[in-house]
Amino acid sequence: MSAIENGELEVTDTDGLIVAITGPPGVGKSCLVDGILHRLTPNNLVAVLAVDPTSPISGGALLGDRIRLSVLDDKTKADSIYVRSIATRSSSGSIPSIVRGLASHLLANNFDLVIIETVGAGQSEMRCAAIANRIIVVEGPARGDGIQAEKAGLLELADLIVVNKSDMEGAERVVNDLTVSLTLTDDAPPIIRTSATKGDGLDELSEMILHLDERVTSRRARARQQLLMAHENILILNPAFEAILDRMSEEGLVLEEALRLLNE
Ligand SMILES: Nc1nc2c(ncn2[C@@H]2O[C@H](COP(=O)(O)OP(=O)(O)OP(=O)(O)O)[C@@H](O)[C@H]2O)c(=O)[nH]1
Ligand SMILES: [Mg+2]
Repeated sequence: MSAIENGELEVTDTDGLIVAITGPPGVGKSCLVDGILHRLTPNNLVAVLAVDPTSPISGGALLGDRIRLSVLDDKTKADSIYVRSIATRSSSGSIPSIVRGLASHLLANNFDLVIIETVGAGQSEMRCAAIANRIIVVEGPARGDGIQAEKAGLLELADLIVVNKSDMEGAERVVNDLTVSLTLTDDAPPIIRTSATKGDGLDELSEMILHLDERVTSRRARARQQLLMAHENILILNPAFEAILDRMSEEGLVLEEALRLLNE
């Protein structure tokens, strides 16, 4: 375990660029990250933190497999890239703090950009995204059940929406649906189309990442997630937490009393 994971490393707020790339499983996030790395390195030092190895698409494949990036085969680029997988299965409560610690540490050590790839499905993953100061939500052609990101509550977090797999049927329909769902939003995020496998739109996306404006709506949504996370951490780090859980499960301690004990 590293110093960061042991909580020994002091975490400071940094001004550096932390971009979360989030969206439903299998939508093409890793392929997009690969395409971005091809374009932004070696001129920029870029770190990728991949959170959540348990996506249904990969069936929880080994960590190494999930973030196989073709860009790492290019020796002229590999030296300016740092890649790290972070499992969410264990101790999910502490994952966002680990990611935050790592990201700040990397930015303090000359990295220009930290990309957090996360599936926008669970609460822990949402909170990892909220650590970022810019959030890119990736959508793909609907599988007959509407806009996934909308259902997952991700749209309010987005500073940019990428509709990937634009080479596939149905992508344009998703762009239209997204445009409609955002019509009532004052500061709606821009929407761009990409095909990570064909390379379409990747130049534009890579350029946008470095100069992305922060939306007011997104800043507030992130602040909300960050507050919730900080609050939850206070609870989890309370030395009495485990003992109180024991008493709730074994002695029938009621919730109100448990809360009172935790606040003592
Ligand atoms: N046709 C098409 N296929 C794509 C595109 N981008 C990615 N794919 C394919 O979609 C599959 C999933 O791509 P990934 O990049 O692993 O998706 P992901 O969002 O990172 O998946 P998880 O991390 O498991 O959530 C792969 O088989 C890719 O080849 C695209 O633009 N067009
Ligand atoms: Mg992936």
